[in-house]
Amino acid sequence: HLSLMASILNPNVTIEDDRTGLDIETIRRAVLDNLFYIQGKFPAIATKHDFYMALAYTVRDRLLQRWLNSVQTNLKKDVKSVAYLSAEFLVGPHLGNNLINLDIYQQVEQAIKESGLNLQELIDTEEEPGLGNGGLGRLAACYLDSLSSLEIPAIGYGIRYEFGIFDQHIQDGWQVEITDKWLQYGNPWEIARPESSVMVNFGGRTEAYTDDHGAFRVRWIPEYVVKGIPYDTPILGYKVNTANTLRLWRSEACESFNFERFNQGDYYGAVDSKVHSENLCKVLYPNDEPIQGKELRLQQQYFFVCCSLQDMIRTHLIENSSLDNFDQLWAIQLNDTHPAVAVAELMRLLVDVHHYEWEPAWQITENTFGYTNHTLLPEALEKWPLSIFGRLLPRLLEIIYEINNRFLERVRIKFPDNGSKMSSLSIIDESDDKYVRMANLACIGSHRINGVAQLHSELLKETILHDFYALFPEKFTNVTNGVTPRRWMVLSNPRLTELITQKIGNRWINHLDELKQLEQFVDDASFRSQWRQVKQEVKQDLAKYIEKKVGIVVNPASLFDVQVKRIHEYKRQHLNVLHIITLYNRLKHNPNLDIPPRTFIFGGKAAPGYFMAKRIIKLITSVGDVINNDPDLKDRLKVVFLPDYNVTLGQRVYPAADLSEQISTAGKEASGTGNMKFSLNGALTIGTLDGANVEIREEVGAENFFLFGLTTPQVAEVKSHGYYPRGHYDSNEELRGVLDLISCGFFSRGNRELLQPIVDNLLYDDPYLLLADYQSYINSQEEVSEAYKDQERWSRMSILNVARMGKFSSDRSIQEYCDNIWKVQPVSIKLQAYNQENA
Ligand code: AZC
Repeated sequence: HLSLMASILNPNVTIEDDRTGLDIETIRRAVLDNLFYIQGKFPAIATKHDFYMALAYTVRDRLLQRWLNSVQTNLKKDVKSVAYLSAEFLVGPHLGNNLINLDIYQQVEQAIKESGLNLQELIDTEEEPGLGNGGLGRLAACYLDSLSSLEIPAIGYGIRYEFGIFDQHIQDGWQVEITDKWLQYGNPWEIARPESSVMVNFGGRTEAYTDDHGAFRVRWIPEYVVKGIPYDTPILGYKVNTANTLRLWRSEACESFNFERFNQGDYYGAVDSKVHSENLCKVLYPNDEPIQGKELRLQQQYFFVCCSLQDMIRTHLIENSSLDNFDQLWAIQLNDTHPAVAVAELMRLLVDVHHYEWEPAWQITENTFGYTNHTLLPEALEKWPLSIFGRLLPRLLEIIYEINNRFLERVRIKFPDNGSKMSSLSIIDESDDKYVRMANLACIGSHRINGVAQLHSELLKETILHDFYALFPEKFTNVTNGVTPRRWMVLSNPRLTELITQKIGNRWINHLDELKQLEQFVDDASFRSQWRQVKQEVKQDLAKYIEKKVGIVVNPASLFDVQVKRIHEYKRQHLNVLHIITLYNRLKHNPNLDIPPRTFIFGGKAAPGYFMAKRIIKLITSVGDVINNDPDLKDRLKVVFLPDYNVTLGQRVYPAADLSEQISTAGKEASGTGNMKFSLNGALTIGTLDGANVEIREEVGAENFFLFGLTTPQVAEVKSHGYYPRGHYDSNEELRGVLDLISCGFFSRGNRELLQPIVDNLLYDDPYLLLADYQSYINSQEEVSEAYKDQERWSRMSILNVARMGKFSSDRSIQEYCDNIWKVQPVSIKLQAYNQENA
């Protein structure tokens, strides 16, 4: 079929084309060709990175036909597209994933081998694009994969940060941040499209005028203008021809120099605006949940939103004579409130630029947008000081006032004389200083509002969006998150993929429900033993990595107990530590205690300015230093903090986990997606009834899930009665022993100040109820240990977890978005022959 493929791609050529051919010899030759003509190297002097680049271009060549055909098809008159607007896309390395989705992994592996190289080593050479903080950015990446795999016309719009999320080093047990220079050796996956640049206004003032037809209009006279240049990356679907685009914007000054100033001899002043404009997309803000009103961040948001909407309108008008049907051909999803200014910007473009009347413009806007909320933490809701907003985006603020006035008029009719409703629904927060509330703008401007797990969507309606729910209940819906099985199983866990595929074929890879068929093998002892064998081998790989990275020797037969995610008080990494110290104390007092050996593995970044999160990292590494070196323990406990947790490291860690720690305070974690990746790879979960844990437990069965802790209503109940954490300390001797051991400096070489802020926080405030959940957590961990001792039982539970994970594919999530929010249909992409005429 290879020559058939070649002839589809190029009917004029009967031999395999160097740029499209898929057989081993062609690929081998193509890599050498790219090595010479792109990298400018002979094999003898090429570095591993040169070979990686040569291979990356070889793979990209094989994507281009699909990509260009997809882009062309999406432009057509009757094709509705999804535009996914997100300030973050945490896509992870491209090479391995593209090999999987192109279905050429084996050929390429062989071709590379014949050149005397190792494919895995080349894959590991790729610098990952860290253009996101955590769950929200990674979700966007899984969704792009599923959109393409389901053949949905789509485009992801975001920012091409020059520096992504910082690299984390650990020095003396503390986090140190290093700038991430992901672009320094070039990025073979992107193509710049400077011909599609757009201009973005900032600052200045607005001015009323009457147009030629006597109509009243407003124009914005900006203080300065920034150019947005798109950089496109193909996102190929799994075994389909659809390759959608991820279009990321880079900012540049309109003119490299301000010539007037230059001529006046003010060289520095002239370069100033260039520097200013290019600073705009320099760096990703490294905070995941809370935000701080930083002007540059608002500039970033408006910049990419303005570029993206102009881009959509431009492409729309290629095949359509007006924007009247814009909402029929575009579904725009707001990934949290970061792009919410798009509601006002689309109104501006329709009214000011395309001269629509307000009402029809508003209809188009509301029909076009959907808004996904990702957090319940009230402190994480974005709001911008009115002064900053008005100075930077004067026209947008006027439009927001107009949206707000018209909206509040409707509220007044629905809830007469209800001042408190009015003030909570208003886009403008007037409580103390004045702010623009982005969530309110997003809710008002969208026809659908969704949370990311059932519990979260319910809590949204009960808490932070309660008044919006009362006003328009029909807008509210839920789409539970999902993860792509391509990256999070096929690519990251080839051994388990192979075992599963031997048993049930490979349809599960894009129909994850089919994993159900594994249930018929749970009672098959030899299958269970193969299952354990796979886990064991993967754990050995991770053990080697751990030793190489942090010099800690861990026992691959021990229970790998893993918590990897951003460091946050609500995620309660420190509760995990309280359990570790509890076990430590027990083993010290009773060396004969019969518990399985455990390796505790942590990974995650703390926001650089988050004092408590950084101390929690220091707590983990300090406890590790003592425990790992205590000869009394005879290696029965080990504590590892893996530095620089990112997508690449996640791919190593999830497959090797036995136990997944999902221990946030109930009601705080919107969904979680790591929880799904662990379960999919055969780890059992210890968790609270929070986020998607609730649904995971429902699917896998309560008997295959270690539940503990207060429920969301119980948390509220405890808090309403004046929670007194100290009471738990006073009444629980074992807990007291743990906290006292930290306080006395045992883990900090006698330094009592170092970790005391954490202990004080727990004793006197404990906003996330660690002490209230402590005993329940410890009890549940005892059940884990008991279960692990019975390896046959554990394997059964592990197999059932995997077999019942079908729901958590991002393919299912995307299908729901398509059906209930976007109303879009798949379009299959025909591979058009490439020749000079249609090129
Ligand atoms: C996260 C939520 O905390 C997490 O529960 C959810 O699974 C994920 O979004 C995807 O929906 N939120 C963020 O990561 N937020 C930011 C700003 O990074």
